[in-house]
Amino acid sequence: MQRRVLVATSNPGKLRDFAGAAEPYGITIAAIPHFSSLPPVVEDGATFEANARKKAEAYSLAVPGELVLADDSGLEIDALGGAPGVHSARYAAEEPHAAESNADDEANNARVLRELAGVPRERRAARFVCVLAVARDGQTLQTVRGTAEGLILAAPRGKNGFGYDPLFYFPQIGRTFAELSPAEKSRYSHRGAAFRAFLSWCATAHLTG
Ligand code: ITT
Repeated sequence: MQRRVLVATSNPGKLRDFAGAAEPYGITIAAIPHFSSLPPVVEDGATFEANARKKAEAYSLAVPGELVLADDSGLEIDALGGAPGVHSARYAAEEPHAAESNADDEANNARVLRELAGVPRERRAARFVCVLAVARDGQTLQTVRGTAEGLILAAPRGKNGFGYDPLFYFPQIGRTFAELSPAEKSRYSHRGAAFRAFLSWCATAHLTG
């Protein structure tokens, strides 16, 4: 297994999560060099898989011969018919279907709370989903998925993490994801589970060539 994994993301919260998940294995997480100067990928896929593949394939072309991981992820809330789903990063944007514009975390959380106002706790089930695509030289080699099941609180709790973490209560440990360190979050999170599935794939894949 190689000791360094390149991740194609503009989201520093994801990088911190991956670092937390990789640390127990002695693996270093690195961003793609000069990531911010690469042309952005428009995330217009209908599924997490489609967007993850699109990002991994496009960004892997910038680092020939290297394995590149891209993450597409989001929150599915049952009472909202699975929203925000693939639109999680831009849920509060004026036009959530315009794939270019990401909204900020606080505004996204405020919209979720507005939409769930008056919905009782027993109908606030939600899950985080993370799909990772592994690509090399513009071709996807594998996709893996991880999920985490929880509840949406009526008010934010905790200062760690990013995105919807302060609203996402994980019953198994009685805390929100924003009340966990990166190492703790990786134990329970969709991203930690997907990263471990990626490591299992690496252990069996023939990565020569
Ligand atoms: P990249 O595409 O550059 O990786 P992004 O933030 O735009 O960064 P996505 O399109 O995959 O990434 O959107 C994911 C959004 O889903 C993210 O911005 C959060 O709003 C939410 N999300 C995903 N994983 C999360 C997590 O672990 N905790 C909280 N929110 C999360």
